[in-house]
Amino acid sequence: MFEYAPAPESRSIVSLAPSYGLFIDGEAGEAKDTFKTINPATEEVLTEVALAGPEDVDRAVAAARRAFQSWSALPGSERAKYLFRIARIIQERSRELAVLESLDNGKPIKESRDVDLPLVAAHFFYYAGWADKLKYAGFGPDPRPLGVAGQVIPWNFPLLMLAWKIAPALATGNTVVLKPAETTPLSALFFADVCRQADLPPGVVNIVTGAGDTGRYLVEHPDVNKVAFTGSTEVGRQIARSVAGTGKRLSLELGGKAANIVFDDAPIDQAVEGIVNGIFFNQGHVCCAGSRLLVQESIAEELLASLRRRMATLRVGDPLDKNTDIGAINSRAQLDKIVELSEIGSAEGAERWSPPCELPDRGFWFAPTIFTGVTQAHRIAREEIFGPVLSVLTFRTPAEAIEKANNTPYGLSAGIWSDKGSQILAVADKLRAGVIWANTFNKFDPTSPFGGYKESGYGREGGRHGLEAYLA
Ligand code: TXE
Repeated sequence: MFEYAPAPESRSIVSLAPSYGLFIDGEAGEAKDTFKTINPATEEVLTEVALAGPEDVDRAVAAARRAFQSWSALPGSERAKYLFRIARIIQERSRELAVLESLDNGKPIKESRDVDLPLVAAHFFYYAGWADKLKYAGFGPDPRPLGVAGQVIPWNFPLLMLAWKIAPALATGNTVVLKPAETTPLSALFFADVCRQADLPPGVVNIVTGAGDTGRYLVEHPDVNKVAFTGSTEVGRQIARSVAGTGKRLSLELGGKAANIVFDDAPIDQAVEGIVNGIFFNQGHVCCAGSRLLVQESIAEELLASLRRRMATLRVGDPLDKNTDIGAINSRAQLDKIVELSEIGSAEGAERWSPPCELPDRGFWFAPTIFTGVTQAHRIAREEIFGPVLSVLTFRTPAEAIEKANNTPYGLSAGIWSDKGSQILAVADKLRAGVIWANTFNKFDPTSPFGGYKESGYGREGGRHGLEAYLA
């Protein structure tokens, strides 16, 4: 499906065909329409991809339904073998996959290579280990798969979100139709090739590429038993409405506006690294990004001076350059949203600062930015920007920090920086967030459940909890 040029430089490691089809019942197939996927760092067209219509989604769901019969009947140890095989193939092909991910998404190669790909493989290894242990893990005497899972994923971690969805679904005996985001379809199609290489039985995994309509056909399909969605809160709400009363199981992982709380006894250098990682990792296209810095007033000046110095060292540019820290914004639409909210931040009176940095002429770029003097009334303190933009607020007491941290419609993640374990535990106890990091940020592990409260969605992915979402 994907061909590779022999040249050793990362830039030429992936050579794309002019077009790619859907992956249904183990075969590549055409659709009536196509769409283009572009490289956000250059705005060049990478390739054309099939746009799945309702009849294509029908075929994919039917293939998944047929495959469910035999896949769900396999002993767990047999399903585990396929998952282990997939994990190993991903490791073997991780160089190509990392390049493809950075080309299609715009993320720095050092992140796709050192974070995304290792986590993708780890997810398949982890859930492979569960496949033959379901009976003895407290899910009841006879845990059963739900059937066909319709999974819709976003563009910020295309392959990792695929792994989060597909690995637990297959381990538990479900079959899958997955729709990747329209701006990042390529690594999911590459994954189709991984499935073939692993000899996964046809129909166990099906990939339908397309935009929101394709996702809607899939989640509304009457023969889908489980819907798993990661994306915007707005679309999550629409899906919840359409699934209500159908008997389908639903898990939603939506937006966030995480507080990264720094107390006056925190190790400042370490906290600055955590703040930078929290908001500039993956261009800030992270649902659990630490997009609100809450810093104790007495150290605010010192910490911000140190943060500005650190930000001045960040390199923005070519995602395929190993030294790049901040790559391209994934799409024109996302860039427009970041620009608009930043302009609103300035208009509402917050003070904007970015280090001097030259941005490439073509492509979608946004310099790392902080806003100081932000109050809770500001839109940049309340709305998810999903870009490299940090809103800085201050607090005096732990109670004020907790009140501000929880003052958001979201509840996905939070960070606490302090030298005192007792303070960390006391504050963590009162935060309404699904994931709380202490003296670190954006650490992911397949063994840990991930998910949120309030408008960040419901259901958990990862760990033993991630299996529950796929078992009756
Ligand atoms: O999301 P959408 P967008 C947030 C972030 C971002 C905003 C908009 O704030 O700026 O959402 O991003 C598919 N039925 N997050 O517009 O539209 C779509 O094709 C079924 C946070 O990209 O929600 C894609 O595959 N599916 C988030 C996926 O949903 C539909 C990650 C996500 O796209 C659909 C991404 C429909 N009616 C954005 N409409 C996170 N939680 O990490 C669209 N889709």
